Amino acid sequence: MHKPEKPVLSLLTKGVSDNIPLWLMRQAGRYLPEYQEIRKQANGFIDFCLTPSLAAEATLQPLRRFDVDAAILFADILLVPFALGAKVSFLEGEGPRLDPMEDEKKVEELFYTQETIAPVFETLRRVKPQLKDYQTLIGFCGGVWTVACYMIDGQGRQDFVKAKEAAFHQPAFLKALMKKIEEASLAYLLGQIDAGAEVIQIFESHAGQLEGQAFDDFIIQPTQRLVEGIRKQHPNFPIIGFPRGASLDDYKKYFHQTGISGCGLDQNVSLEEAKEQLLPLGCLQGNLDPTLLLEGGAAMERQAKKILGALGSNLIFNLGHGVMKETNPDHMARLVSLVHGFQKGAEA
Ligand code: 1CP
Repeated sequence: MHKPEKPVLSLLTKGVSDNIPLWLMRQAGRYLPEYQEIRKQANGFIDFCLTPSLAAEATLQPLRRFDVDAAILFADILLVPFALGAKVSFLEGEGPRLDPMEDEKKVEELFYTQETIAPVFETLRRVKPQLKDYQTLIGFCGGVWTVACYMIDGQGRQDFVKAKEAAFHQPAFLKALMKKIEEASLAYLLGQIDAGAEVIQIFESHAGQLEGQAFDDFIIQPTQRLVEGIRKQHPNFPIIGFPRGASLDDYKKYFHQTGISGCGLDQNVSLEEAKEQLLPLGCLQGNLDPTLLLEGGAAMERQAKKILGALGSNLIFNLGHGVMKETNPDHMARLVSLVHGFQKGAEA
């Protein structure tokens, strides 16, 4: 099958591609037995992310199994707080734990050292030459608000109550913290680009926690500044923003106002609304429900075809959130061949 140079890159920069490309969020990780094997070789998850030989191997593992169109750096959004000097740990089966930030005094103590996370750049340099000519190398960071959520609440939560309270009652504290995260994230992303990342994705996984003015202040504005900061040094650099859980109106504002090149959609965005209201703004990425990938079979295939039929004119096929750790890799293989076999213009 003929493939253009790099379809992911091509869609984001030129808006054209012969094929509908795909990659999957969290395509590396715990659902792969070979990941579980190398994970044991590290002294904890941070050490794993900061050991280029292991992180490069984890990045490449899904590419050996599946013909995806992009590699995403194996790292984590919480490396930025770690490089700022926050205590970060990952408890087996329980997710991340951080010392919660409480006030501006704690914020003043944060100091970003790029050397702390420089091994990530080495991972990118090792991965790049191993990619096929049509595969794009994606770097990433967390959205500034999302990283602040973990730093204030100290762990993953349904509602991030403390971070939201800060947004409404301690805006000076939240802004000071976010400024540090934003500056660190920009330096980190520029480092990733220098090391070979061809596209950047900003994971604003907890965008759905805010709306109205708070969405503008704490999500749109910092993202806009990150995008500008990157483009000041790398004009037109392709950036995917993913404001997971945002309302349709906020998705529209986010896509329109931040300057991103493509917008990631979660599975709750309806295809009709995405087609009518977001596709005119540019390239979309998404949005198969990871639960359907878990389930596999006819339900998965039906929905994947619907997505391809509705958005295929300017789509990077992906999930609406990350691959779940219980997912059977055979379901991924089936999905990849379905997407690659889909002809543009076909009926859903
Ligand atoms: O035990 C282990 O092996 C750790 C599990 C794990 C993995 C495999 C974590 C801990 N992070 C990762 C890798 C990771 N994280 C990648 C790798 C590249 C790929 O996509 O293949 C990426 C892009 C992330 C990004 C990330 N980390 C996000 C944004 C995307 C999302 O899922 O919303 C978030 C919110 C995190 C925080 C985090 N790190 C790890 C976990 C379990 C979590 C989520 C915690 C929570 O539920 O709030």
